[in-house]
Amino acid sequence: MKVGITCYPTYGGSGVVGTELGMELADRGHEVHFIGSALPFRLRRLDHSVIFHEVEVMNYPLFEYPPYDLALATKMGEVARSSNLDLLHVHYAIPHSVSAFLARSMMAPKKLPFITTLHGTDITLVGINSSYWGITRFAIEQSDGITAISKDLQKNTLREFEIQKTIEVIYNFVNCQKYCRRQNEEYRHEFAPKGEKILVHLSNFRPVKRVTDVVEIFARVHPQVPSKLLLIGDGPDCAAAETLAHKRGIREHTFFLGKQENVEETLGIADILLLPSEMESFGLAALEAMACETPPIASRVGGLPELITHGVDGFLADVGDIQTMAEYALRLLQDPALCSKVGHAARQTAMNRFSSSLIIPQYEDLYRRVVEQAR
Ligand code: GMT
Repeated sequence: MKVGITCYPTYGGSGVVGTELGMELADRGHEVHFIGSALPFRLRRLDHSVIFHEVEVMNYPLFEYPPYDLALATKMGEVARSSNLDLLHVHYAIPHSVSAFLARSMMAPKKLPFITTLHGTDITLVGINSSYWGITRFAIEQSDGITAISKDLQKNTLREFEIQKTIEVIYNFVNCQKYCRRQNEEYRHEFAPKGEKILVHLSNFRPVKRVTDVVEIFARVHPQVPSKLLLIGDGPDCAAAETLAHKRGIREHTFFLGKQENVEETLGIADILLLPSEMESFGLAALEAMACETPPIASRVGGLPELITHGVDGFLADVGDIQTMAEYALRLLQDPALCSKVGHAARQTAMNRFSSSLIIPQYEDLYRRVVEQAR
């Protein structure tokens, strides 16, 4: 099929899912057209079956806010026409599904169905804001197919937006061949030259991620177990995390790695992942760590309990309960046999329930149904 994908190109889970999905689809013989403001940051290939179309937004002194969503809709229509797209698949409702709705309307009577995948904050934070509620609900209702990345998000969306249509749950996925344990002693040595344990966190450092909790947990672990903390990503709370690390006297044991393209290399050498988020509709970072046999310690919130079975393939604690999270971290780090057992179980969960080979066919099936229905 010929699929147009739009996602945020910046650092964020929905952009990662949209990008990885596009690459997986191309591997399976589809032609994928990314349409967006910039090249998605994890897009590692551009060739005859993965094509990028840049949306250029014309600015004008009259515009206080350049209308990106209109430029995107125009581009979607152009690409659909020139490349004969079968459908559009947009990730994150705002404003992508509104642009897709406009593009579909402009293309009539030619059919250009669109699918909206809801990721989390487009519903739980931004979409429910009164400035966006009405248009978000409209665009979701207008979608030819709607998916949510967890049952929790499906339930929240149905409740908050009183949606009458079916919202299918298609879980996030991980490529278990690419994401696996790494025996890269040289890389590990860069951070932990004396064989210290490695804790890792991966996010966009937004307040919802509670990155300062990560530092607080590490501040409780470090005195008991020689260890290092690796922080992957960047965002508004990066400075606060660094200040706190100074205050707690652990700055020299904390590495701020910034945005990274190949996160699997770092996740694959870590001992545990910390994800103490306020809200997480799925928790892709936890899944990627699990595929690498790195047990996650996360908040019992949103879709995380659908991914992590407490005490089996990771640990869950209440939001903000840094003491309990630190205790789970110590339990794992002080008992290598337990850590390895939980790590193996985590990999099994990733392979048996969330591997790309299981999830991508679910999207393909949805594409076929949506195109068929549009005809
Ligand atoms: O706020 C974020 O974490 C970014 C956001 C996004 O859309 O980029 O992440 C959401 O989508 C991810 C991919 O589906 C999920 O794994 C995250 O759990 C979800 N974030 C939240 O719900 C806070």
